[in-house]
Amino acid sequence: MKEEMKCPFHHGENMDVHVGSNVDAKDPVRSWWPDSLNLDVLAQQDQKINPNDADFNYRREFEKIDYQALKEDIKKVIQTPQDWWPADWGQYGGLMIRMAWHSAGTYRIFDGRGGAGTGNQRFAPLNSWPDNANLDKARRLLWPVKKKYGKRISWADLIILAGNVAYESMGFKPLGFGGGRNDIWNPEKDINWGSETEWLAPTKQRYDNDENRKSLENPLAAVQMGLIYVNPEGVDGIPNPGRTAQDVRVTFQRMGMNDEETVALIVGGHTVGKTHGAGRAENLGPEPEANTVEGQGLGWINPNQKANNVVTSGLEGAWSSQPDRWNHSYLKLLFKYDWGLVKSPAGAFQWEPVEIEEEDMPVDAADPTIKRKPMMTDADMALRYDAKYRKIAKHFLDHPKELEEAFAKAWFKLTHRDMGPKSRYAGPEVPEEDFLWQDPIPSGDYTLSGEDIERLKEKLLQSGLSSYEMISVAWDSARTFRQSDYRGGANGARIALSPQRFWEANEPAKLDKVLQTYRLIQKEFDKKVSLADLIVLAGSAAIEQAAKAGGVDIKVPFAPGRGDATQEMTIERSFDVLEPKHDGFRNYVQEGLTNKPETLLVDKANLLGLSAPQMTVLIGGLRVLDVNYGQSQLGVLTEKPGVLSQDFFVNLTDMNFKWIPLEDGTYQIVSRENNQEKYRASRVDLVFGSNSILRSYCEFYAQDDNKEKFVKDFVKAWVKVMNNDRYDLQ
Ligand code: HEB
Repeated sequence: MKEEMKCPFHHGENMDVHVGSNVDAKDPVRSWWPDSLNLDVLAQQDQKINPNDADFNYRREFEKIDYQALKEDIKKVIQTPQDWWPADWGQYGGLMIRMAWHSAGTYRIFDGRGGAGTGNQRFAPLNSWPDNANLDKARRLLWPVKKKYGKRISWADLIILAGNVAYESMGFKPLGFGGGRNDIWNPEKDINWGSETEWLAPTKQRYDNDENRKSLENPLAAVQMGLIYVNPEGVDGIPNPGRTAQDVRVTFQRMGMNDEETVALIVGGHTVGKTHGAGRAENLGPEPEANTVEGQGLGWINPNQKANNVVTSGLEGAWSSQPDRWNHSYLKLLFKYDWGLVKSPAGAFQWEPVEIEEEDMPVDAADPTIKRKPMMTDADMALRYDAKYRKIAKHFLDHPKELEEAFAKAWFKLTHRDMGPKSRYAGPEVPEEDFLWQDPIPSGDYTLSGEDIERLKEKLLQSGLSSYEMISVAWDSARTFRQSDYRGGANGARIALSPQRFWEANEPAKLDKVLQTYRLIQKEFDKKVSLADLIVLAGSAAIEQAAKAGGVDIKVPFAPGRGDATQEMTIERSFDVLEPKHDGFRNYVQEGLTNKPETLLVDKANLLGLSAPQMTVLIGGLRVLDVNYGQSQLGVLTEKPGVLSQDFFVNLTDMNFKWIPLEDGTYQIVSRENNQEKYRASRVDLVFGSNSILRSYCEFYAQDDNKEKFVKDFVKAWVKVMNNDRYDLQ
């Protein structure tokens, strides 16, 4: 061959070419500097990853759906066996209920994260958790329905509704259904599922002291990585119903459930369906996220798939005598027989009646001519062994109607717990009844004219309260909001109720004084106005004044219409989890927290639904407004405290200063010229100059051409926080 005819890019015989790409690389920055502050949680669920148009409103779409037709279609799916996945007793009811329960059961009350609200079961890690085995099949069975109804039904809603329809198809009537769960399009980054790197790693890694099961690390609500709650075979796989009861109690409490609700849920759940462990677990293929491309997102493929060979949990059998319909035999069997420990065909520990009458035996899921022994998991046995559970379970055994009522309520709570107040529910099946766990707030059924608002602002500004008092109370009333489960926020004025009015972070003495003044203004005003509105309005009025003092005339948008909750509408203990143990926005950290305060700030900003620039502009503004906890001067980097200026950013980025750590964990900002102390600051303050990303935002807001932009953005972010819980405006 002539030289010039050769390919100039010849790389040898097999022509393997590697095209350089960073797509598969580990995070190119974090893998080098794992300790730098991670801001990723503030940039998740960006519009860029969402295929819907920016003005897409799921709730409005859902309200247009032909709801009855949708339910009929779901029912058809449940009752139509497919060749590619075995249907127990000719239907998929149990599978759908387990899918719904696992979607809701990840909720934990500590930080409000997890739960059914986002459709996150479609994504890793949840799609591949060992405990979620074969729920990929349940979602795939539903795909034709999702495809048909499209944007009018989210996956998140469909998953829960399928659980409800399954119960209906089996003869149990759930309490109702509230739609409105908006799908995410990427896995959440903000949910801490645990730090283990191994599935089902020993439980002790999650406990301070693993003998004390209450010492399970917060916010976690499952005992092992990859489980929704507890290990069905027993603590660390060792059967012992008494010990398992402790785990059931802790995990269900963290889901927001008391003992009665817990018993009702387990009984109602395991009345239908079965466990699957008839084959060998080690023959199963990899979980969905680890599977090959031809697996097409399905996992746990059984090479020898037959109706009687399904392996899911590895336990095998049904709990009740008629597992294909609602019935009352679960508790009957649990208490009627003696149960002995056995192993399933797949090798899992489970309990089986030592002797059983034929009439109590369920038929085989595939062959109605065969009768099978029922089974119990270690967690089911816990209902018999634990004294408190036993008492409740026995009562339900004797009062089946009460069980049905308790189960209907607990199932509704389980599946709606993370949706926030009832005003966020949509659709024709929303129950009339209000529940205290919804944190009800009476609607602010009144209006104020622009002129009324101006008159009120005058009164507030002339009330003798300082801007510190007005701004800090407004902020504190709103900062309890969490976008994880839509609890908290300024609406309802629960800051004036127990327990919030006693929280250390709320500076109770100051709070009392401020609220007294507002109540007086409220009484004297010639129109109706809620306390919740006054609290927010006072903060806005003080900010307008502070902006004006800095030379910027701006109106802080205000939307009246908040209502005031009463003490009777407030379950005090359930609000304990909303107590701010830290609030970087007011430079507040309670003693004894082991996380870095700047990490806690980012977590809080995430729960408030803020982006990194919004967090930055709020910190800069709040510092110069001089509204730290206890009016500490940390980070108040200005000569004119109380004036809304760019000074925080200007001084933090000014090379005329240097920063010196002090013994007490704070920092001194001194002039390089004469070593004179200029300011003091916290780690939270300094991270805005040290972290390269936050510094870029600091520089932006320090720029000479951004004086007004800073004020505008601050006001926008402030109003966002004040209105976070105004579902009536969205
Ligand atoms: Fe249940 C199933 C465990 C709770 C509902 N669970 C089941 C199983 C197991 C269990 C192991 C099996 C799976 C397979 O397939 O294999 N759970 C359990 C535990 C607990 C529970 C441990 C805790 C204690 N569940 C529950 C609840 C509910 C339920 C709460 C609801 C409400 N589950 C259920 C169902 C089922 C189950 C429905 C069936 C499924 C089918 O059928 O597929």
